[in-house]
Amino acid sequence: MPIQKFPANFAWGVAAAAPQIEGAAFTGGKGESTWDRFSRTAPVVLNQDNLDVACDHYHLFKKDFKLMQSLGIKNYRLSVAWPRILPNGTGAVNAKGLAFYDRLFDSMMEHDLAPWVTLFHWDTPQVLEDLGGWRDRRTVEAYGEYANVVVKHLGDRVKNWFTLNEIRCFTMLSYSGGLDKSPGILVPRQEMNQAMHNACVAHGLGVQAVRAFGGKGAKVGLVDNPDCVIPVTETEADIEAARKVWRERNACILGAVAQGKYEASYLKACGKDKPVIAKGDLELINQPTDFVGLNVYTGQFIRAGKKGPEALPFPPEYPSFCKTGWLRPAPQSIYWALRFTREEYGYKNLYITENGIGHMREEPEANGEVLDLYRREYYRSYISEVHRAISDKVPVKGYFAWSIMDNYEWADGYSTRFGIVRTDFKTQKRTPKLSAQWYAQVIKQNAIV
Ligand code: GBH
Repeated sequence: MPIQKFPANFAWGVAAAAPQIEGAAFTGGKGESTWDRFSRTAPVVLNQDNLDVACDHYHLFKKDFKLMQSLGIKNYRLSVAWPRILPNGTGAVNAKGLAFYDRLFDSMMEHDLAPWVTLFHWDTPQVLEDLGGWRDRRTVEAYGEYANVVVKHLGDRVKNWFTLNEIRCFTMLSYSGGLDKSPGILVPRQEMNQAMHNACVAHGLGVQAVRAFGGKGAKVGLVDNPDCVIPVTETEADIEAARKVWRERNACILGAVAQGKYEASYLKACGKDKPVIAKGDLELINQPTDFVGLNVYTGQFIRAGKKGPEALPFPPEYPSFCKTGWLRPAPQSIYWALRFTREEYGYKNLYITENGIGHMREEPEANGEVLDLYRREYYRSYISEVHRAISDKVPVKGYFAWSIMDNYEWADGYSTRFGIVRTDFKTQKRTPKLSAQWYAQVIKQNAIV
């Protein structure tokens, strides 16, 4: 079997997000985020772990970049913390926050790391949440203001921008009573739908910020976590059944952003709870972008039934990871996410902006090594499916592993580890796991090894 090579210039990278790694939650003038509040108050947060220190990346970034460089990593997807830049969500800019990112980005350059910047990765300023958060249009306007400040300031060093990370998570999951994503409340259905729509509008303002202030060659797109589906058999009947489910389930975010309209079936399903769409919103939402980023972890199996598509439940015997068991390895999910995104919405450049696996009980050997073979298997099987998508002419341009190091896994705190590098949260020592060594070879050879 010939080695599976990737196209020249394929962007291999790793990903992380400010709130999950930076720490320094109340240092350098940073304001409180919804997660700073939620982690202290919500019983659902395991061990009441908070983001105060995390990986202390705020102080250790140089060491971390050196480690990335030693693994041959050239692309790093990170996020900027809104409450560090605008502690009050809007208005006064915190000069110390900008100075921190100056140091950070300059150091990335020195370590030959290309930044892929997510403007927002869930750390809404608490002051805005107190006014209604993403349910309220003022948060949308404030995001636009924040995006302008960041792009103006970092545009000379950053060429690739993502507007928002996973709208579904900070709207639908945050406001629908799932209760494990901040602010973790249950609101009337209409308000939740409005929050999703508002976030799509914010995406549009992020695109505008990059067009206005990003400079020559700046590129921008959304990062979505599509609701992924897998046809049980790759027959036309099951594929078409899966495609139908894909369109329905992704109509509210990816479909809207890509097409500038909500599917009639979505609006019908919303009924009286549909979002209020202001004049000009759909144009904002649907501005041309340069690429789309997909975060893919798992998917649901679909088959064609007698009365239409059937979504199959996972049997208890199906392997799963994490405390809540949501992470069920299903490598074809990444292939079909790429294919359906391409075929249904026509994107010309697709990136996998996150993919990876976390486990609750991951302990080092006596000599300190972490032999995370389950993670190596997970990555290898998923990356093979990315390769298959490219072979089938899907224009996939890059892949980012989640995550560079163990970090704050939201309501699962520090006990679920997603890193290819182990973080010792007591000593802040970093130890590349076996999966990191394997991934370094993939990058080096631009092939599956
Ligand atoms: C990504 O979200 C995030 O972007 C990243 O910050 C995070 O660390 C990473 O993935 C790993 O989780 O089925 O009710 O148990 C993934 C988002 C998390 C959304 C799990 C769905 C399932 C909740 N997904 N969640 S449930």
